[in-house]
Amino acid sequence: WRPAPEKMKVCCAQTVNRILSLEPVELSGTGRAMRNNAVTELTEGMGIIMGKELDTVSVRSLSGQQDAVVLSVFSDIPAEYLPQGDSQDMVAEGFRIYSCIGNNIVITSAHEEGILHGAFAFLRKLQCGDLAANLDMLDILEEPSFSYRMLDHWDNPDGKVERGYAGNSIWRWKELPSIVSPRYHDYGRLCASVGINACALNNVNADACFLTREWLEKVAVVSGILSEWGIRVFLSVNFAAPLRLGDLETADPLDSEVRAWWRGKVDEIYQLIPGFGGFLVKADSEGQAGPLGYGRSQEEGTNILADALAPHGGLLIWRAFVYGYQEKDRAAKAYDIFKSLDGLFRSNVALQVKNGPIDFQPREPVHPLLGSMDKTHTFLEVQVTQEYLGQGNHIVFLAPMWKEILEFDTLLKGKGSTIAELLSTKGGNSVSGMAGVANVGDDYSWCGSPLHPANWYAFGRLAWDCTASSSDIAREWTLCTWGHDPEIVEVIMRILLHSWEACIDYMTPLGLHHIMRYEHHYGPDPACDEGEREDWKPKYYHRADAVGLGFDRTRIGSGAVDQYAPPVADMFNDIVTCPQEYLLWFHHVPWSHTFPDGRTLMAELAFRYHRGVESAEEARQSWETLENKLPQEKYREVKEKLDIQVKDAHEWEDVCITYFSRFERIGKKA
Ligand code: GCW
Repeated sequence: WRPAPEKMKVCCAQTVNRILSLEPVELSGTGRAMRNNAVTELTEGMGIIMGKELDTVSVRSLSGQQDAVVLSVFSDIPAEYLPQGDSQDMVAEGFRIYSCIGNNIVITSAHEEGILHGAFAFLRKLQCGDLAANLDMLDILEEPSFSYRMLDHWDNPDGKVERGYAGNSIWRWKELPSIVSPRYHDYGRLCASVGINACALNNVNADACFLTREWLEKVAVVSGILSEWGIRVFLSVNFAAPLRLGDLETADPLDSEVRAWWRGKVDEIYQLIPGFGGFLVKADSEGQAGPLGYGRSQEEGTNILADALAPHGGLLIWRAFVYGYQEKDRAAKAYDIFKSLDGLFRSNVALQVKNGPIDFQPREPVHPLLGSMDKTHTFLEVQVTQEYLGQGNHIVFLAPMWKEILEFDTLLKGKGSTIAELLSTKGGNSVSGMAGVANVGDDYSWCGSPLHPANWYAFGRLAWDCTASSSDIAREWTLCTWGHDPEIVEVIMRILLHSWEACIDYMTPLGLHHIMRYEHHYGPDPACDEGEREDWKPKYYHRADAVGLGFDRTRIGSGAVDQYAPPVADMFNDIVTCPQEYLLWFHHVPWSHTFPDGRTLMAELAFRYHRGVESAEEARQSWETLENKLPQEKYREVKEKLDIQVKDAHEWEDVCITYFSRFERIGKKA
């Protein structure tokens, strides 16, 4: 992406000579820093792309200026330089890029954040060749789809990253606050270049230490750097912190001392970290403390934290990833707990819901809570790190998965009630958000291989513009990262765009889920009987027996289908209308079931597993055609990953077909 601009023949090369920063009044603080960053990015980026040095000037007025790219907040622009139409109502981070008199191009926004995003967008469009014609008729207006576009790091204080496959944490806690890694700055730059504006620095399985003064001082340093890139820092907090830190005897949210403790703690945080975003909380989930432990409800738990944050404008993000032991159907749990609480949360609370009702599987149907709570700010959570999708070894481009979720029509408010429509700012939400569990580590390529950053990029771009298509995103990333050689672009785009469907095919076709190996979730293990909880075992999910395969969530099964709007529920409930991709998610399908193409269930599974393997092989073959075109090191690194992917795809096919066909055979004998 942005850091490797390539010299190109661009139309503005002859005309643009300088970058002007219009500053009629003194800029200071983070505003100043953001403007400086925007100016530097443009000067360096355009300089490389156009192959010439650009002057950079800070001016008090625009009069007589020409042949420049001008950066200015909207309210400072003199009337004769204004665009057609009105941009006054632009949301804080939205931007407008337009051409005007004097052969100038203006990048403007209501605030500095928007100017920074506009500068990066302009560079991206230039670099992708998307501004090739009509530069003098330029008029681009963009506003973000979600107000919070947030990366959640599952980084621990010891430097390890839960579900991280790209080395250790980039946050070097031992060295902070005195030693400051240059990577914090680079990280901010990468995030800002795709529109990400928030991040939670630490794991949701949260160590309370982050709330001590010593750690807050470390966080303050990181936050200071990231704020210069328009990024707000959040912390994941442990609900039992008042107790864990040894300050109090309880963490009961209705206890007045606990209440006072959180108030005091939040005041201390804001004193140290003025632009602090708020808290992210995983409570009553997988061993994490929460209100239930004190006999209190979820909303009682949220209120205490939300009230402490409210005076400072902080946001409380509460995760809906809650499920108990021995559930009849784990997939139904979160909806059962949270749906009835709609309307009980404070206005500075957002409920963060995973894209699907289980846990970041290769493919899941939409989580039924998404869009179903009218009075609750609801954020969509996706996983950028590939916990269940081959981790750092498989190349799986996730934009198509996230698009499938965003574009799913829930029919909750009639036709057109897509998740994007219901959750984004377009749907009238004053607070909206899309969060991605980061795939970032201290690996030199940031994400584990030279192709994995495509998912970080895709996450940011979709959170900014959820209408962007997967192929546009893949194209942009490829052009900005790998250059314009048509052969290279074609191969990389093909590999990326086929990879998700291929992975579903060779791992969990037809709606199978959670059949990965215990604990680390890498590789197939449908027979596994390990683990202290039934709902962590693959058998709980695939339910293979002599009759058939799949989890019955229909009305005669767990009934989870009825958590969707009635027409959607009806569609899922009927084996005939249920989309094939979710068939074994919602139905216990008999082995004798035949598919439209005439195959029986086992034959269809075999067909799909094998198709997945072939796609993985094709991806590797395509890559091999680039051997003499790419830097050796980069070629080799990706090739090694693709070799593992092919080997693993074969293993998935062998293990799953052998295992499931055993049940089919028993069924035939019976
Ligand atoms: O699926 C699980 C992961 C856990 C993770 C949890 C969650 C951070 O395996 O590692 O914990 O999801 O989302 O909280």
